[in-house]
Amino acid sequence: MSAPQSPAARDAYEPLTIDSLEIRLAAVAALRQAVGPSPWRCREVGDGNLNLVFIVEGAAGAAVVKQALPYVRLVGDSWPLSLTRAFFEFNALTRQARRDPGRVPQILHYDQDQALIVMEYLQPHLILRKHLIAGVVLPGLAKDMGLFCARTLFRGSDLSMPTAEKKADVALFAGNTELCDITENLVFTDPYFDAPMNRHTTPQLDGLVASLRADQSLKIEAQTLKSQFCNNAETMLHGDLHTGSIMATDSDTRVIDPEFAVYGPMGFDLGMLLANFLMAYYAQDGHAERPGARDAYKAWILEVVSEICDVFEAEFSALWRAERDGILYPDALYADQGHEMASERALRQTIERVWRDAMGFLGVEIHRRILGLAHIEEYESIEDPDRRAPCEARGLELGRAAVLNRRTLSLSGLLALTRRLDDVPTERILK
Ligand code: SR1
Ligand code: MG
Repeated sequence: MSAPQSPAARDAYEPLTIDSLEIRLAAVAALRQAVGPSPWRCREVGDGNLNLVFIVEGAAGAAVVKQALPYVRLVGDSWPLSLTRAFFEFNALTRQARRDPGRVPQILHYDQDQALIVMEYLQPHLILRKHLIAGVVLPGLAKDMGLFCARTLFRGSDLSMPTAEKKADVALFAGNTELCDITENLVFTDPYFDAPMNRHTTPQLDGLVASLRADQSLKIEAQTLKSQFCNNAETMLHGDLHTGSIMATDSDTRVIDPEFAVYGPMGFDLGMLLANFLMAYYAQDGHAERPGARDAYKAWILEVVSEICDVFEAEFSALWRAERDGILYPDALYADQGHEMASERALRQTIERVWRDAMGFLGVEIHRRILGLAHIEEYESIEDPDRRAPCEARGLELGRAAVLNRRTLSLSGLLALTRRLDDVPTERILK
């Protein structure tokens, strides 16, 4: 099964504007109920790479209308992109809502032909990137994200799902080919050669970029990871779990934008998420009001990384013991034989393998955000390139070490390495 997009549906599609939205969506009962009667106020607030995002406000409240564009917004109409990504986002959101209730925005309405989703307006939530740039501590963030990763990754896998449902779902999301193609190229290949849409902070990073692209072991490992991503349909991934895909307040965390969803290796979401926190860590020196002003905040970011991993492991283990009803590691082989210890050993091995994969995905995610097409605001908002480049260089070296040493790198090793690279003098890191 693939995402339906008939020629007739393609003809019916038309992008919304702030002027046409009210007339075109006035008949959508769920939207009227959320926002109230006319008049509505509409703003277009999309700052992502792909879609239109409107906030619609009225007397009764507000809602978000997200609509796919038939091209990559970041690049323009020279890069056409299928509208079916709204279908995959809708399907991913419904599954995530079941697997980790309350962690994704509520869907109010979905229109396949118009490739649009009307959803809950999250307020006073802000995109996590903005909080990380401003230096805001969010007490519940790590726990929420550790639980989200454990629950969605476990419950979307053969550890939990009935085999027919899992296989049908793998087939469904396999249709998300264009967004997979973006990930396959932008994350795993383009950073490692002089691809046409790449950019990096130049000339400051030129030497380091040349050394990464000359690193043949790194290129082999990056393609090994790409093969993992393409061939291991282990669980339903969010597929783009960075700090722009999280909205947070100091007491609530929501995960948005799963349009890159596909079945892939568990370590992918976890690695991408941790990578983005570690880049935010290195970016702090570029945002510090004076030297050292962000040191306590940097320590908090590393605590977040550590707590996400601890919560992930604890929740994944709890689900393994209580909800392992899928086809893998059945009780018939373990508890029913009095072999509980073997099941615990299998759990340890599974978590260790997920961690090793995550370290590799962490490394390539860092590289692509500094060398590729799609950069991150945490770094990009450091305007002075002489200040930004050392922050990026530390990320690049951490990424290289994570990819190359992923089979042996522990969590404490990762955190120690992150701090060690932070202490390397600027002139040496920019060699
Ligand atoms: C062409 S799309 C570039 C990036 O934006 C999305 O958020 C994904 O991260 C994708 O790789
Ligand atoms: Mg997105």
